[in-house]
Amino acid sequence: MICKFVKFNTRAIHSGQEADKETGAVVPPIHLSSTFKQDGVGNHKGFEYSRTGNPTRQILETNLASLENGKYALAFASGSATTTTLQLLLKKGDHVIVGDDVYGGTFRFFDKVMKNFGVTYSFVDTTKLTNITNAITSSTKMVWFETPSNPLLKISDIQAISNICKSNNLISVVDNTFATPFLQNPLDMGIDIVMHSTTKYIGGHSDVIGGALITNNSELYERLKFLQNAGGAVPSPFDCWLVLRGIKTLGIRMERHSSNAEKVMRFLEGKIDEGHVEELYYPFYSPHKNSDIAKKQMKFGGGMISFDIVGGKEMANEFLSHLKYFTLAESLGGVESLAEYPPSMTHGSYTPDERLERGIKDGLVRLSVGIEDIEDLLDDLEHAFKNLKIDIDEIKAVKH
Ligand code: P1T
Repeated sequence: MICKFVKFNTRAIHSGQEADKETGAVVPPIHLSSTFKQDGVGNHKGFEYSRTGNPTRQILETNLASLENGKYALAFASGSATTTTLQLLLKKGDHVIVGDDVYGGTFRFFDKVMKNFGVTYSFVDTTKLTNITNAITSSTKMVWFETPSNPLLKISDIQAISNICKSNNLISVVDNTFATPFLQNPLDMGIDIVMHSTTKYIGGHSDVIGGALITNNSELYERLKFLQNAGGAVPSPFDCWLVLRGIKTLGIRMERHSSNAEKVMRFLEGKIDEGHVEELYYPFYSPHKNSDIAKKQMKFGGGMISFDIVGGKEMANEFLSHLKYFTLAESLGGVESLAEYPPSMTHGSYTPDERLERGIKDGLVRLSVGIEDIEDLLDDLEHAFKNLKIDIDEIKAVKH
């Protein structure tokens, strides 16, 4: 076990990953076996059946726990499978407070599935603490939020929300997918459970779907480990290996994603002055709400940036069609830059009214800034703005 005082990149490369004892292989093998021989009933080497536990998954779980400064981690078949398993902690009649800006699939699962089982949800803007305290009822069991959030990069104060949860005996969950453990460690701020879609930055190469949760709480861990086995949404050994392979470069990738995104932020700020962009959403952008808190709890601003293009849906779709290196696709966090249209893609499960209530406007574009050379990315964006056929002056004239 590598201690938490060893630095991040060293832990990313070494935690859980000693050379194979039998062969000396520096990269741990992929254990594909679904079952394990017992030398007499119950007499085994720590593994019985791969849904319950698998050596390759165990290496990944040890590694993830170490990166989040946690004692325990569990890996899942997707970020959404992690979400599902966490909701199995609840029972009929329980109430959950959820950030109003979360991945559309998370909202869909709470709103369209869990509600049928008698769990109720209040979606509140967690950037304002009184919204949370006002929403607490005698049935509230859990507070769940993303920071930075998807797609508006809203920043919530992790330490303050963790304090509220502790004094009200609520389970606190942070979806740390956008920040990654390199930029922010919610467990260090007292959060009970951190969850990730490892499909994103942790995997880092857009070639695997996975999820994880990390906790310091042994009781929660035991319950969640039981649910992981009982529910069965576990990742394949090969997928665990792919995630582990991606993790080794997580730190250097996040530095580069962040520095590229900061340059894209400056570029888009210029587009506000030119009249092409209405609003810019980036954790370290000073006019962004709670950017001071972002700078306090995050190492860098991360690779995600969203903006409202002037001209709404039509302009957003035209802009996206002109991009070359920013590929129009759902997902984020891979080495390659992606662009998407949240209103009908990642957040299409909200009704138009639900979207507008949450501040997701018709001109919203979300970028996952990759680690390509920044000059090429900025050229790509500039080219897309220059080629817009819809005349911005005409739009302004219509508005007036
Ligand atoms: O796709 P999956 O691995 O199941 O992860 C779900 C999930 C959970 N949490 C956050 C913050 C996410 O962004 C996601 C998935 N998001 C996308 C696919 C997306 O493009 O935003």
